Amino acid sequence: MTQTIYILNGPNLNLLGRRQPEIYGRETLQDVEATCAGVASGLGLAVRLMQSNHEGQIVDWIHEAREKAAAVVINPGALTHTSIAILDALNTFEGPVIEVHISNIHKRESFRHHSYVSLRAEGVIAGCGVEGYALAVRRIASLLAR
Ligand code: DHK
Repeated sequence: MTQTIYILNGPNLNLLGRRQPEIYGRETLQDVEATCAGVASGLGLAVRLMQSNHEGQIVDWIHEAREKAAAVVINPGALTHTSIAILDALNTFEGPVIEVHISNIHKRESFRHHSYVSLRAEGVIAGCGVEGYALAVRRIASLLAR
């Protein structure tokens, strides 16, 4: 059976493409989904991309991933910097986790420099624009192949 990667996105990323394009670019989450689906299918994998502005919904999707996904790519948005609940949920997930940030969070305000999710993630991609999602899918494929 084809393995699925859950690509989870947090608050405000529904506005990707329209929100502060000088920071986050002009591509939408739909564009990201199409690109990642193409990359994943070339690697024999499938993706499911989801977005919520609500922390608990993201926790619920991570719990669902325990049963339905082989790996998680996550951009928690601002919850990166605040959410112990998302970290705890990811710690219940056994497969690989890659954290993605569209912008380079280390080049921005100091409150963006710390990530709770990084305590769990196998890898972190930041500052590569939306290309970071496709890079994460490629990395997941090599981790799953091990
Ligand atoms: C997205 C957000 O919404 C911010 O709150 C983070 C992240 C950075 C990104 O670069 O994708 O601080």
